[in-house]
Amino acid sequence: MRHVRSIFLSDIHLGTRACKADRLLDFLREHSAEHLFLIGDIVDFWSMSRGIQWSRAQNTVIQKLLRRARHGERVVFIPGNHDETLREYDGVLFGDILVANEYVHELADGRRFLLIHGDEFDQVTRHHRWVAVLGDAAYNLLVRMNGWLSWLRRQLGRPGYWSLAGYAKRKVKKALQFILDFEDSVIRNVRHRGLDGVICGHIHWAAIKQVDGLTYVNCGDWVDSCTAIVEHLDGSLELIDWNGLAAIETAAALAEAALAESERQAA
Ligand SMILES: [Mn+2]
Repeated sequence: MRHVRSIFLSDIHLGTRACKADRLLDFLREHSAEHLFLIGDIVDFWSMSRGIQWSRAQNTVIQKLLRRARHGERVVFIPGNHDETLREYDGVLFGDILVANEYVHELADGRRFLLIHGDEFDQVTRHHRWVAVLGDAAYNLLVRMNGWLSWLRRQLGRPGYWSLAGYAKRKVKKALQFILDFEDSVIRNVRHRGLDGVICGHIHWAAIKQVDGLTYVNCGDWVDSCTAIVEHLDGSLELIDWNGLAAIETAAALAEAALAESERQAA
């Protein structure tokens, strides 16, 4: 087990089929910490209003988180847009877990970071909530379909796999622009606070990067990429990819799509 100073997790989406609770349990088993920050969309109440997908592993996730709080890890829960009902409890202590709509965390090296989920900086979900709900449903369907297709290919004994690459390739430019806009918006809005950076979630795209002199950190998610951010004892931050295989598959799929495209153009 690795001991770190802090663990930052977001976008676990408990209550959905896509939630990778088993992978998360595996990650939690391997990491102990002094601080545990849950940065929004931990429980997906939106999705649960359409039908609950609650597994035993997801129960265990809740139990483990509560247990860690009880055993002295400082757990702070920052609600996101999928668990926004909890935003009414800003500042309330539930047993050993503090609910806070935002939180300033000081790293071991003295740097101070704002912790927020980040949906308020997402122009799409902020102004058109129904679009976000639809987008979310489409995304979940896509993740599920990809699972079925991989399974089908395995049954047929076909080498390789169909993947999201074709879809991703069409969407990739738009998605990258969305990510950059989001990062810019977050940094622009926290600049005046005199902090060293921000740690958020929401867009399911993990990152640690410098943007205009501030550090932008995103925890990623546990429905697809299985990523977390940890703070080491010296205050350094690390992005942990707990699903190396999936990342490789995605990269391979994108490479495959790019290759097919270049072959098509050459022909
Ligand atoms: Mn969110």
